[in-house]
Amino acid sequence: MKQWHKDSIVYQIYPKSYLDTNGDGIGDLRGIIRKIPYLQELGVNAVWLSPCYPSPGDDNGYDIADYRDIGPEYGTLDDFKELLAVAEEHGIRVLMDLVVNHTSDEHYWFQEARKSRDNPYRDYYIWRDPVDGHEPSENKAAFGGSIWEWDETTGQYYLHLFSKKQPDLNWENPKVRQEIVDMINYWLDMGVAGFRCDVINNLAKNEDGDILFGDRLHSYLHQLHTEALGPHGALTIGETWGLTPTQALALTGEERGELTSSFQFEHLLLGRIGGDKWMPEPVDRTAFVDILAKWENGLANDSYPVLVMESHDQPRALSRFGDRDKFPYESATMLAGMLYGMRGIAVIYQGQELGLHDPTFATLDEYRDIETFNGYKELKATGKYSEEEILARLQFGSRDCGRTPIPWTTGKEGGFTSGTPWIKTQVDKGFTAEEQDKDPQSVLNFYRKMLALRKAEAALGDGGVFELVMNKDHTSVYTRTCGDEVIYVVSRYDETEAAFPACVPADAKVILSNYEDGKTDVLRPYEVLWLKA
Ligand code: TEU
Ligand code: CA
Repeated sequence: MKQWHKDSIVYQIYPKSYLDTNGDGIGDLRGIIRKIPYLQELGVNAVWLSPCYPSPGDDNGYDIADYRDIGPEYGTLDDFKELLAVAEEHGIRVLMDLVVNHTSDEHYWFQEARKSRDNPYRDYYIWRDPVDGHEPSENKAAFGGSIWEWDETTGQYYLHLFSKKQPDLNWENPKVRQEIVDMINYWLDMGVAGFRCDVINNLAKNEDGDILFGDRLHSYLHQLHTEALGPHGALTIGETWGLTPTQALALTGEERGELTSSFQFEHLLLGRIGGDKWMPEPVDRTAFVDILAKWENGLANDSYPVLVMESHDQPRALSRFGDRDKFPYESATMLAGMLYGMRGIAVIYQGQELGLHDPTFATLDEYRDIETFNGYKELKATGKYSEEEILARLQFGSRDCGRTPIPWTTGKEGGFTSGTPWIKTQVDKGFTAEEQDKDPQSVLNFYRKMLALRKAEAALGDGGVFELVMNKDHTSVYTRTCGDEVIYVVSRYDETEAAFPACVPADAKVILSNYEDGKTDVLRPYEVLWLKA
């Protein structure tokens, strides 16, 4: 892995909700260009753009109709090339979203494939005959219904793990693999620095549409690495739900020649009964820290963890894992200081640096997300929940909680648009970039200090060995050691005070704290400190 990969602090942008500069209510590339100086001041050195390719928007851009262009609602390829240039001037690399498990059904390839069984593009996708007059298997799609959609014209089913407008590509087909290799090279030759790789461990399937984590997946990824990613030294961050550390190593170990890193999301399943996003339960805060430590240790030598707590698929961390009502600033900064003191590639989702909480959705029609609408249908179909209870569960788990526009100012629509936003904006006092920029005790300024230290301190770089020292009764301490430098990260993941942990040397110097007066003899509610011994 290249050094710049390891030093990356990646800021995820959901372009549709970042900044609209032409009044159509949709964020655009020119809006991102305008915010590059803000990102440089925050201290990030890479951005990951969620898809801004041409798309019908069935899954808000994760249904791509043309892999080699920019969607007109976001701007033009020239705008994108200007974004690359401006970002580079500010020391920021640009990663794109590689969504190659599936395309949109409006992609030229699928439009051709569905014309006839002998069309040259037919085997770009996965088609099956009915079995006893039914779908070939019982598997369910992520956004509802079967993974098999009937195509009347050709009398076969096609596979889609997500929506029926997102047909899965057939990675068995060498022509598909070559198309994707060529597309990756097209973007990397343009100056893109790498990719976040959407559901990248889904590429290989069996006859029933079950996802296979095995030799075929590894060979597909090895081909992408050998023929495109490796020669460009591209950074790849795989989106890989449900992996163990051992499986993650099999994808990202230095010697594998596949991906350079991959997300682990295990801690993001906490607070959900059986991981079901519509079924809340209290968050096991001890487990939260233990899981993060497990992955730090699991990838300690041969690979590199990815540190994440929010994305466009998640509600806001403050609402899920923090104390939004009583200690919003303290708990948002404690979660940040606890996570980003660890070893790995730091990924920050837009708005996380402002300590945003979930927006309030009063009615179903305020939502936009296909997964949420499907959740409504599934909860309703159980017959177990009132309308009010269903809306409360959507409010808890909807991906739209992380997709509302960034509140830049206290003005109309939070300064996001001069028009009508595509989804509601939520602007709460104290939760805008404008107010926080000037407030030394804001979440934004905590992130700025934290990221500057993360870059400055050798013990917080890839040479800094991680060790969990204690994690008991909601107080945790871990160290990062590099040579004779030791940094202690002390976190109080609770609304009550506790004794200051004795394992921290009395003469250790506070280099970061979310309380103004630094170290005292007790740990205060949601206090986080970085101390250098
Ligand atoms: O997400 C993969 C995925 O499975 C998510 O839907 C996740 O399981 C769920 O949102 C967790 O609550 C990727 C993209 O990040 C997501 O936005 C897309 O909808 C999906 O793939 C299909 O491309
Ligand atoms: Ca716009």
